[in-house]
Amino acid sequence: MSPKTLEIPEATSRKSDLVIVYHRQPYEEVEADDGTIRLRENSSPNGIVPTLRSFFGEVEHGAWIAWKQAEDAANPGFDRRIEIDDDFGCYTVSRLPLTPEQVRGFYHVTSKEAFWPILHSFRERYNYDPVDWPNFQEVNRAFAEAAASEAAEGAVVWVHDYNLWLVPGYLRKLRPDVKISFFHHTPFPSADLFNVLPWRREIVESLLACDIVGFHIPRYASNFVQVAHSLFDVSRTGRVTVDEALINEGTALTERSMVTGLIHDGHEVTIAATPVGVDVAYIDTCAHSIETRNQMAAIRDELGEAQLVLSVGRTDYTKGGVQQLESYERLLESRPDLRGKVRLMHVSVSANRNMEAYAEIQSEIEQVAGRINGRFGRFDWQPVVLISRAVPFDELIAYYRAADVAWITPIADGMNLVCKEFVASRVEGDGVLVLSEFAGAAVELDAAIPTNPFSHRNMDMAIAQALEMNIEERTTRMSRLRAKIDACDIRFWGDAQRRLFEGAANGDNGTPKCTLAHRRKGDIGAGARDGARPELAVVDGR
Ligand code: GDG
Repeated sequence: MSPKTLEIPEATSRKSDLVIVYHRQPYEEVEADDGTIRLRENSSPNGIVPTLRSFFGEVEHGAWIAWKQAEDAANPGFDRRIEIDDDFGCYTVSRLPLTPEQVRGFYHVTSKEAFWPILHSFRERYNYDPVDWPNFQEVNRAFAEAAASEAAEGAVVWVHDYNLWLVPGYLRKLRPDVKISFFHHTPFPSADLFNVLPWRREIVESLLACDIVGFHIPRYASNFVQVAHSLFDVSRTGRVTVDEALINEGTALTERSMVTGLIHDGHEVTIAATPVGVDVAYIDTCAHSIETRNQMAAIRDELGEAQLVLSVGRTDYTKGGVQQLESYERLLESRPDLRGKVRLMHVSVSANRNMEAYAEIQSEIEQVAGRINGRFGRFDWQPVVLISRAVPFDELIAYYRAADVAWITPIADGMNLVCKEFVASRVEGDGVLVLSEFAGAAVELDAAIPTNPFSHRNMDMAIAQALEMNIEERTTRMSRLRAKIDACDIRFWGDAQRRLFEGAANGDNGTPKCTLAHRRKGDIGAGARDGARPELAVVDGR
């Protein structure tokens, strides 16, 4: 797709009915040959950003608040507000100029070194010392001020993720009239862990200023309720039985009931659990394309008789890459018959190369992969193919289609979209998914082989079981998985959010009815997305 280029209008002073607050801008910026900066669609069309933008199709005018690095925040050298009119809708993008020190303090230190380990239950990695709390407050306040100035009377302001935890509290004081919804993309831990954070009361008080606090699954919502109860005098307004679509009997993250509302200081907050899905229609179109089929055929040709095990994720200690490679090493050690008959493609893409914790994991992954290849490899067979750069999405779909097994084994993961993308790509209905019990998706995907990354024996048995599964069981399981992800795709999630915004959920909002009977395709948050990818393009004057 070659992006078309449009004139960029002056940013309007029009107020917005929907304001999305997300730390990243909704597109990529590239420098053209003539030195101008052009905005273009994210080269990776997957992920949540296109879905969020699609909501702008449902309002007259929207706004998106993000940060953009500037050496001098007072004279950033770019337009603070720009106007976009694309296939999704009309919206202002408000870019907060943050200095490199502010970005480091707010994002790389406070969010990634202090919050991220606690959210994912890695207490030993939690680093309190370098946190500059006033910097975190200042950046969050700036996001809140920007949102306050874009929002129309009674607008919905939708804030995303833990690095913006303080935004609702500041915003509520500035704009008591707006409806504030906050969505967590990560897990939310129990009070024992969360309360390790010394800023816990300030964070939770801010979240209690929202109208809606959303999570992927009931367990995280319940943990939040427990944390709020431990820190404040809150009362609970409702409890529902979790829909069976979110119950995977006996697995680690399954929860049978959840509280759906809290009252704090006379203000009522709706608590919701709505698992994010993937764009099944889009993946289906990609998976059926001639290019994908050709790529898949070439991959299978290259593999010969060997089975392909595929693992995809960001390079992050939460994703369990090292533990997975060690399990593979044990498999090849204990099962000489598998040598030469299986290949692991381990895609581990680094998003934060300049952070020590991620550089360490990358280097450990490289060491274990190198050791496995050194110990077991032959001239005609390399047991592990390690890929550390991003694979283009259409190519990724070809690998999803070509693989025999997807091996997704995070130690902790809010949802995990990779496993859902794999299932959506399996248009022929074959293939095995091995999925960690500690990914939020595990409560939905009960036809996957569950695995426990804290147990060597369990990890080793699960991958062996997947490699040996007969065609009948594979197709039965895959058909159940596909029904699930199709019924609860990204449009379903969009619909659930919209119903929450409209306050129409009336008590059953905590448990989305993820069943085929409730499927309502195409009528929700889909904006311009029906099958085709919209083209964006705008030129930033500088
Ligand atoms: C956070 C939460 C939650 C990966 N490698 C390549 C590539 N990817 C894409 C995948 C997928 C996305 O990145 C990863 O999504 P995940 O959900 O697995 O994980 P996080 O990035 O950690 O996301 C997570 C999510 O938010 C949504 O709420 O599920 O738990 O941690 O879409 O396809 N894409 C391309 N090449 C790659 O090599 N093109």
